[in-house]
Amino acid sequence: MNRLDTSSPDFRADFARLLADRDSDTARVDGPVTEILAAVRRDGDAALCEFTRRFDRMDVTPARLRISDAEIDAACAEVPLKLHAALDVAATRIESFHRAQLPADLRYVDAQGVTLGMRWTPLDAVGLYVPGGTAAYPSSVLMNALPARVAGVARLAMCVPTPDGVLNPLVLAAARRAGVSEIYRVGGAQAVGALAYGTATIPAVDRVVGPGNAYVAEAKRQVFGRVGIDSIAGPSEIVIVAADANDPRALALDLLAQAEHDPMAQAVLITPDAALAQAVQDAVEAELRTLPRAEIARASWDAHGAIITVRDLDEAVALVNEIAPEHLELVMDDPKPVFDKVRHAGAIFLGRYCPEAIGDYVGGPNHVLPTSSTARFASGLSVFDFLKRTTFIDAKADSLREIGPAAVALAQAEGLDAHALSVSVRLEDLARGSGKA
Ligand code: HSO
Ligand code: ZN
Repeated sequence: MNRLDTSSPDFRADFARLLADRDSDTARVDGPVTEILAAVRRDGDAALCEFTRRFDRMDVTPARLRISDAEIDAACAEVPLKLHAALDVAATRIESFHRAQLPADLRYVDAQGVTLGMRWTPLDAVGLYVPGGTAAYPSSVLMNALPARVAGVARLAMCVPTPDGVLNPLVLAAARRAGVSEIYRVGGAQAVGALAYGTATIPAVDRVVGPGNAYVAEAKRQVFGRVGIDSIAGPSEIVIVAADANDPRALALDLLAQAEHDPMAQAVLITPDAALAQAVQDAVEAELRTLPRAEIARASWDAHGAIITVRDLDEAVALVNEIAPEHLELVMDDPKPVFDKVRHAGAIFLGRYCPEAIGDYVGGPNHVLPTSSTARFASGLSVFDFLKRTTFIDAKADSLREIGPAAVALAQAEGLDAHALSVSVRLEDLARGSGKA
């Protein structure tokens, strides 16, 4: 873990090193991914079955690529009632937050009498990638699928690898609760290829979302343009700004909740209170002795974790805005003044009773958030990722008379005569009184 202090002469250099730390060096897998995508495009279902045999050690025929309703029923029956209830609490809250996000269409008449507007339309079909094994988070199924459903997307196809044929019941239960319409037992770059290009069994979608390993991320990059994709997530991070009386153990666990995700995850505490800094550092060490995922959390904390002591909260805000963290906790008596000054963060958690894990599961806002400082220009997943805008213009004769001549002038200046004439013939018709408007 890195201890930094803004009053140390080395601080700027240490802080720069900490930020650079977040550029994860992802493995280069573009070559193999290009080959997999080309095979899926060429051979369709046959390629999917072949890759599934090779990577997931599973014989599957095209007819069995889709997980049947009976299999989903059986998986759901295995999930304890308590977990169904928890999924429902989470799903209900996520749905209601995303419903509140739905934007209104725009329509107004301007000073020249032109009616102008913008209409929102959901995508027709979305593909959701869900990783297999331990990386499969049912909460992420809800976070990716529900905004699409709330946006009005009619078809929501999910792909999930099932290594050795093993299904994850809670993932299937989450998919059903979220209204996923089809589920396929295909993973990796081949799943992204199928969703992007379509096969006989898996019709193509318009946008592919969801987390995945380096192959999945690279495949999404390569199909981008043919379909839309969500942002490609880096390792998860949190910054906690803490002041006033706090339970060091609670703060330590918030840091470790991030660290336990991934050895590359980054957890940072910023505080003006040197005694609290030390107490949290000790509490992290104590928790690492008992946490089941201590190995991962320890790797993250030792290499990328940091505790930064600052002179005051204004200094803390300035650092937060430089980091642009994915998650930001403001753990203090009155977080509002700090909250008001934060400009760059994916999601903010205010006060002592809102650990980031609440946002991971049941808060309501999305937990798919911009990582690696991309909160400078990007936002978390939302209904807007599943909607698109169409603008419209409705001009009548009087309006064309007013605004048309400027268009003619600009078209002539650009040397585009058909453009100019398409406007001017109408203006002439109107001048002759033969306009139909
Ligand atoms: N903190 C992760 C999401 C997650 N946590 C899923 C637990 N399950 C990225 O925001
Ligand atoms: Zn988490």
